[in-house]
Amino acid sequence: MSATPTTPTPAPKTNIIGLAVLDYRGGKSTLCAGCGHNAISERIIDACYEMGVVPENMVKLSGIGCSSKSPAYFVNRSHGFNAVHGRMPSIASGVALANRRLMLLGVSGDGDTASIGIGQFVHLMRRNLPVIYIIEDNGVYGLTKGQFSATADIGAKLKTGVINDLPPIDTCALAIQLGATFVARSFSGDKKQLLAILKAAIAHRGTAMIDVISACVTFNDHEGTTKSYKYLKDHDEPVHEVGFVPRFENIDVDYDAGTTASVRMHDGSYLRLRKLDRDYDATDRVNALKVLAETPETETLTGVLYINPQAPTFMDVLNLVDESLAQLPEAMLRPPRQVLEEVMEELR
Ligand SMILES: Cc1ncc(C[n+]2csc(CCOP(=O)(O)OP(=O)(O)O)c2C)c(N)n1
Ligand code: SF4
Ligand SMILES: [Mg+2]
Repeated sequence: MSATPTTPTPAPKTNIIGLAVLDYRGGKSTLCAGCGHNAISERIIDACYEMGVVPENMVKLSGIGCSSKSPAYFVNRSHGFNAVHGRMPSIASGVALANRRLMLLGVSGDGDTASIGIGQFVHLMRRNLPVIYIIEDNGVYGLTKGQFSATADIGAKLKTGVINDLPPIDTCALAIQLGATFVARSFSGDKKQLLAILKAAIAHRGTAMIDVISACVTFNDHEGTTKSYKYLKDHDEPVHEVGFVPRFENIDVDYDAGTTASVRMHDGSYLRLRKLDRDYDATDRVNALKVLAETPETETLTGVLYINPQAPTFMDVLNLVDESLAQLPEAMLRPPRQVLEEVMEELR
């Protein structure tokens, strides 16, 4: 009897380092079905896969909140640290300084960043530490049942009918003003734009701050809120279409005169911005602040708002050695006894 021929299962598609997209998955999400944070985790998986990120070289950092739980739902094979509420920037700074070879990706919430964590956030933004800092911004404290956060728009309404009387903190304007070198805003439901921005953030050398408007379907997705899925779909105003060409792909950019601007990243890749109805230059810091300030409250401006790929990082400023501190032998980390004695002598 002859054996029935079987069709061989096709090998999974792999990326530049030979990994399949499955290698970038995380645990099963315990967030509410339809939560915008889940869509962001999906885009992080796609971006890490497409950019050939080595999972074991990546560190996921977060604070506390539904958003801060999401690192458990992507790239299982990487390192992770779930910090105290609003204190992720301190941990990120320690990790980056101890081992500069690691790629840091932080996920925070609008409460974690703009309410309890604002003090840590502002200092992170002024240091240009190499970290991707994502705010999953739903305008509420989702985990503690939907109180307003500091990014809730004035006049926004809770399910209970409570109206927000306080003006919001614009985390993008704040980050630009403080010196962050890559600042973008996107929407969890805009797959194409968010993926392109995340890929450019991975290529960026320095702090990449991305505020992603993400609807909380349980506590902030009704009439009267400005962060619902429907509201964002109707009021999303892209400053430009964002594309990203990694350095390992052929640079084949469509240069329609006057419509496309390409920003060369430090690693040779290109961030491609196709201008829509605004003549927007993402490298002009003052203009970025002006455009944000002039945007009507009814619109949410999305895209890469500001980028400076040339600025020195925190490591450059500190003149840190190329090797990671965590791997240096003790003899190289401690000043010799004689140097210590000289210092003591000076202090006598
Ligand atoms: C020091 C401290 N204060 C307060 C809390 C309670 N708490 C937990 S999560 C949270 C807010 C989370 O909101 P956000 O960062 O916007 O995340 P979301 O759940 O909306 O994704 C608060 C106030 C806490 N865990 N620790
Ligand atoms: S409560 Fe809101 S933020 Fe938290 S998981 Fe549910 S939908 Fe997401
Ligand atoms: Mg929130």
